[in-house]
Amino acid sequence: MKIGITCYPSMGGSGIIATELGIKLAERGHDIHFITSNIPFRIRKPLPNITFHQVEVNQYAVFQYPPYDITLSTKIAEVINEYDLDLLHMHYAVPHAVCGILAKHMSNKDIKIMTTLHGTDITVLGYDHSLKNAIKFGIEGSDIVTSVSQSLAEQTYDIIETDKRIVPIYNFVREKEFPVKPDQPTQDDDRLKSCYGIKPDEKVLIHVSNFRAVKRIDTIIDTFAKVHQALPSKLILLGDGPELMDMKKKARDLGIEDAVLFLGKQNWVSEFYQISDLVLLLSEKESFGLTLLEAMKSGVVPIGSSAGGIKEVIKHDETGFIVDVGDSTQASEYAIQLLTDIKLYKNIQQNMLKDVSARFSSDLIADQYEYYYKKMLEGNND
Ligand code: GMT
Repeated sequence: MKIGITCYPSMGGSGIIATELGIKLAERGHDIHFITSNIPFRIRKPLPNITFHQVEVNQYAVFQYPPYDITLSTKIAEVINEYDLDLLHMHYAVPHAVCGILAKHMSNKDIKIMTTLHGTDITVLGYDHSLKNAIKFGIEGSDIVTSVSQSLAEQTYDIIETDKRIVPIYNFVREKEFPVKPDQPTQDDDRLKSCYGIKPDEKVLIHVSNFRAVKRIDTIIDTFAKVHQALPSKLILLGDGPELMDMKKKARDLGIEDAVLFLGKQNWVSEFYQISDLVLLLSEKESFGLTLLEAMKSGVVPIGSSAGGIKEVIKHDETGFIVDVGDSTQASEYAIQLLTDIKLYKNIQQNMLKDVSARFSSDLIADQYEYYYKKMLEGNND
């Protein structure tokens, strides 16, 4: 199939899933056309079957804001016609689903459109009355709509008030990008640890995000403070965003600034999972939690909050633990249990690795997308 993909090409989860899916489908022989404002950051080398089309966003004196949506739609229409695309896969409801519909009208083709909802496009933007109708239009004008969890599908029905069928298809990771960490640390792991002042006997907790308030990094730091009191440990925080400075201050106020490593944005998160024991994602809104899955695939045991789709990713007491949003006491108790009871840790880790390959493998998820692509092309959107 000839597939056009539009997403935000930066480091957010939606862009990562769109890119990884494009790579996976290209490996399966499909012709993939990324139509984005920049080369998606996970594309690190030339890959067969993948073409990148850059959307230009020009600034003219008459425009107060550069018209990204219009130039994107124009570019998509050009690519549809020039490459005779079969379908568009738009990631994020606004503006991308809406741009897909506009591009279809601009092109000469009755092209099929799949839209994937990722989370904040519904759970944050859906509450903005200046966007809600555009989101609804994008959803209802798409042939097939998918969401990254059952929870997000349900929230979409509630918030957007649409009857459109929404098919949950989970996030996935391409397995070779996130190898399972060995039982004993390698020399590279020791080097990475010592480079950040982590001692061999210290346990490592990790959190990766864009440091927005919804990620509740305050709860993560509170959790870690209790763990750190009980055993030698470090907390690695990867990412950057609006909460960063407040969280640094919080770590200072709690007197644990030497144990909390704020390492900023990193391209190679997989190397940090190799040296981590636990991953924490304690958000108050989270449609899926791709960083959890990446860590779990690497063998890092998760503690998550009960928000959104996290409960679909972690099976409580089987593949990790779930706590209420804001409950740092319960989270720290689970963390200490896992880090001090090797038998429990190994048991959960084994269940988790099996579950990750059974429910979130790249082949399984790519099969699901391909199945719905074929249905769309056959004109069957049910
Ligand atoms: O988590 C973020 O803020 C980034 C965001 C995005 O839009 O790129 O991630 C969303 O999409 C990911 C991929 O489907 C999901 O795994 C994340 O859970 C989701 N984030 C939220 O719902 C907050």
